[in-house]
This record gives sequence, structure tokens and C-alpha cells, in this order.
Amino acid sequence: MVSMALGSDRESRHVHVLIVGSGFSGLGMAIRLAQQGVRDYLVLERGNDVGGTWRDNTYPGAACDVPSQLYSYSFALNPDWSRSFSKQPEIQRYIQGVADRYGVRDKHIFDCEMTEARWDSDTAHWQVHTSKGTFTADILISAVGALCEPNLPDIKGINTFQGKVFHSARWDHEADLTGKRVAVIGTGASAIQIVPSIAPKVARLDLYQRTAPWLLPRNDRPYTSAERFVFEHVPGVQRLYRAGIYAAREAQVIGLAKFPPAMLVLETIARAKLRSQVRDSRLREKVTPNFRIGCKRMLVSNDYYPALGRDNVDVVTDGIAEIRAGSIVTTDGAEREVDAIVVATGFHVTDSPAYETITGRDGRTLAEVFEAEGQQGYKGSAIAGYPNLFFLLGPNVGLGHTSIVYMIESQIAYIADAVATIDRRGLRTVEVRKDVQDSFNRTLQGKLVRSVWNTGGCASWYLDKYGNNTTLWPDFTFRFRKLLEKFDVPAYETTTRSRDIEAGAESKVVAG
Ligand code: N01
Repeated sequence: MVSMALGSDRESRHVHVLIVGSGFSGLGMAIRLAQQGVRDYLVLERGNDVGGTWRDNTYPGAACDVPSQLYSYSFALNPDWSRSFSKQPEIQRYIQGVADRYGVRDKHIFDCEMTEARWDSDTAHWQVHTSKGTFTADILISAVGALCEPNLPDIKGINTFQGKVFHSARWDHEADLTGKRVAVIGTGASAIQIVPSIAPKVARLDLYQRTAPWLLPRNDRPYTSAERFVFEHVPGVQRLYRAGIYAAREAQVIGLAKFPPAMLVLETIARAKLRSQVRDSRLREKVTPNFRIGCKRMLVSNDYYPALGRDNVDVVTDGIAEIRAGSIVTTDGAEREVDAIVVATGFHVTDSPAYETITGRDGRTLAEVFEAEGQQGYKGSAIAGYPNLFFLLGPNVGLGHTSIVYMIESQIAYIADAVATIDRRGLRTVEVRKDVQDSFNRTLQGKLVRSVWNTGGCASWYLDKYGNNTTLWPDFTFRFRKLLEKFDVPAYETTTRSRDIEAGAESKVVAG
């Protein structure tokens, strides 16, 4: 593995393309570059394996809330999914299997954390400092993902707690919660999977809810062996099935992005579920959301409400005032003793620490630019002021209704075409034009104005501190794909590598 070769000397190494992160996006990018004949590339991964969020989120009950048939690469369908909504271990095995099958693991440097990336205008290289030495690259691709940096709540006294306290994405498997008094803070997608999984074995579970989420039924079931046989052996069936799931989910865009009153259909289904699963009227009142469905991520679960109805589970809706050595005190003055705290409070999305590590052409970090101007990019894949830097899952690529892998593959095609264009035309730098980026964002924000995310009456991590939705794509996903079909050179300022070409140094792409 490359890490062995590098480990000892820590000297600077130059590559044509450097990818940072190897979750669904970085791994897919690596495979695509290899397929189009780019050999001089590396993937830096701070973890010890591929998988990204699916490697990190090992909490009890972790599973996908998008059907696996769609939540997988189009170029690596898996006829063997055991059920319609796969659990984390199966998804992680799938990602590992893809890495092995496409032979890209030896292009990875694991346990290698990027600490700084700085654009050097003189050499037209990115200088990338890592925990395993320094790299320079002609092209840098950030694939660090949006949901990777745990957001730890700033609650008074949390550091004085004497028991175990850990984030959902950093589950402490050494901590045995059996028979313990456990607090879970948060009621998002992670918490609603954790609560039913641990409730039967803990002595008491206090669920601290700030906002009640909307829940829809989870149509989860195991696939029969006959279905799996057909997926594997009857040509086209699996793709047709996948297309059906895609189309059904895409229909939700009408309500989410274009005509929010249409969300009433889903809200009616969610209300019926709430009524049938929560018989206790006091509990029902507590867990009834007060915003339009879809404004926050819609959650799917069949066992969350029943878990809340258990005798050993209490939903606490008073805010947390303080955490003490062995208890949590709420704003009403009540103090509840607790042995362990699970913090399921989400991630730094619009304020990711990763943005502080990337410095562009004018010496400003991405964090500084986003702070001053809001988080904006061009097609989620490039940002003005950051030449030769591409993003997977950059601004406004997120989704609330379907598989993010679809968006990732759209971006992979765009960035792969950018790399091919740079090589073919002998370009030294490409940098998206600020006027093009601004115009793109005016259109984007214009579309978002009427969306349920902006009008649904909730606060969410979709919005930045200026109230702009800088995380979600506001349209059908096939429109995103169409938009990113080809690398659009006119949208970029370019300079050429003419002297290098004359010297015959331009040989990055090897036909393959
Ligand atoms: O995080 P979240 P998550 N005090 O940000 C609450 C993806 N995902 O890890 O709603 C008290 O959604 C916060 O309250 P409020 C998916 O995209 C996918 O659950 O802000 N509470 C909220 O209830 C998802 O959207 C899968 O009022 C505090 C919760 O913590 C994303 O990951 C599975 C608080 C955070 O919810 C994140 O989900 C799991 C505080 N100080 C996750 N701060 C799939 O199945 C925050 N909260 C694919």
C-alpha cells in the first residue's frame, strides 16, 4: 500500500491529481480516473479504510433510509442486497468490495489526514500538508463529505460529566449500556435509529428532544432468494427496479422544491402513522411536529414511536440548562441522574472545520470566504478563487428525498471531464469565473425561495447563518445531471501550460 512507501521519509511528493477522502464520492472518483487512464493520482484518507460516513457511523441500528438498490453505484449494482433498506455493516462491505473489485486500494494512503491545502500561484500547484508528509498536486479534489465532522453541543458543564459521553458518529463500543441510565440528545436521523436499538437493554432512556421530527413508514423487508436470483440473472430487471425507485422518489421534488402545499399528502400519511403508533395523547402532543413536513429531513422508521411508548423511555422537551458530574438539569429545574450520554446532534455542515484548512489564490481560507459571502459554489463542484480545485458534495448538492450517490456520480462525470479537458488542452489553471458563479447562485437561490426548506417554518442545518439554503439542490436530480454532463470551459478562466508542452512535459494521461 502507498502508505508503506511514504511512511518513513515524509518527503514531499508530487502527483497530478490528489483526492482527499474515500467515502462514496472519493472512491467513485478514484475509480473513474483510473478508468479514463489517469495513473498519476492518489487518495488521502484520514481513516483506516474506505467508506467515509459508512465506516464511521457504527451506532446500534445504523442503516440507510434510502433503498439500497438506489443507494449504490450505477456501475456496481449489487444483486445481493439482503433487504430493501440495508444496514450499515452491509453497506460498508459493499463499498469495501467495490474498492477491491476496481483495484484502487493501492492508490490510497490511509490514516493520512490533510491538515492544510494552499494554492501556490508561482508553481500552479496545491501544496497539501498531511499527517504523513507533504504533497503537491496539479489538481486537488475535495471529497471530504458534508456529514463528517461531529457537531458537539456547547452545553454548560458537558466536560464535567463523569460517565461516558460520545457522539453518534463516534460510537464507543467499549461502553456497555446494558442496565444503565442513558440520555440521548437529539431527534434526527441518527437518534431515531439509536433509540429503538438501545431502549430494550438500558435501565432508563431519557430522550432530549428540541424539535419533534416528521416520520414516515419504512417499507423495509428482506429480499427473497428468488428476487435476488432474478436481480442477478435476468438482464435489465434490477436496473428497471432501480429506475422505478428513482422515479417514485423524484416525484417528491414537486412538493419539496416547487409547490410545498403538495407535501400535505405526505403529511397526512405521517399524521396517520403518529395517531396509530402513539396512543398516549400526552406523548403524542410532545412528538407532534410544528412545521411543514420536508422542511427538515423526513425520517423513516417503524420502531421509533413504539420505543418512545416504552415504560423505561421518557421524552424530555424542556431544554438542557446544565450537565453535572452525574446528571442533566433541564430549564424547568428538574435533575435526572444519568450514567452515559449519547450526543446525536448532527454535524458541522455549513461551518465544517475542513474549510479552515483550504487557502486559495488570494490567501483567504474557504472558511473566511464563506463567512464573508456565504457558502457558494458553482454546480457544487468549483469555487471562484480556488484554481484547480474541485469539490464532490460541495455547496447545494445535498438532497432531502433520494440517493446522494446519484448526485455524486453526476459530479464524478463532470470532474473527470474537467481533468481530461485540462490534460487534452494543456491547461495550467482553471478557475470558475466569479460572475458565472454569482449568476448560478442567483438562479439557485431564486428557485429555493418557494421551497419547503425555506418556507416550511423550521430551523435546519440546510440553512446557513444568513438564512440561505446552501446545502440542498432545489430541482429534479436529472436536471443536475444534465447540467454537469460536460465540463463547460467557458465558465472558467484558464491559463495554458504552453512552455511545459513545448518542453514535452505534458504526458499525464496514458491511454487505457
Ligand atoms: O443529525 P441532525 P443526525 N441541544 O442534524 C438536535 C444523515 N443521516 O446525525 O432539530 C439539543 O439531523 C437537533 O435538534 P433541532 C441525514 O442526512 C442519514 O441525526 O436542531 N439538541 C436534532 O434533533 C441526516 O439529516 C442516515 O432542534 C440538539 C439533532 O440534534 C444527517 O445525517 C442516517 C442540540 C441533530 O439532528 C444528520 O443526522 C443518519 C443541542 N445543543 C443520518 N444540537 C441515512 O439513513 C442539535 N440538537 C442515510
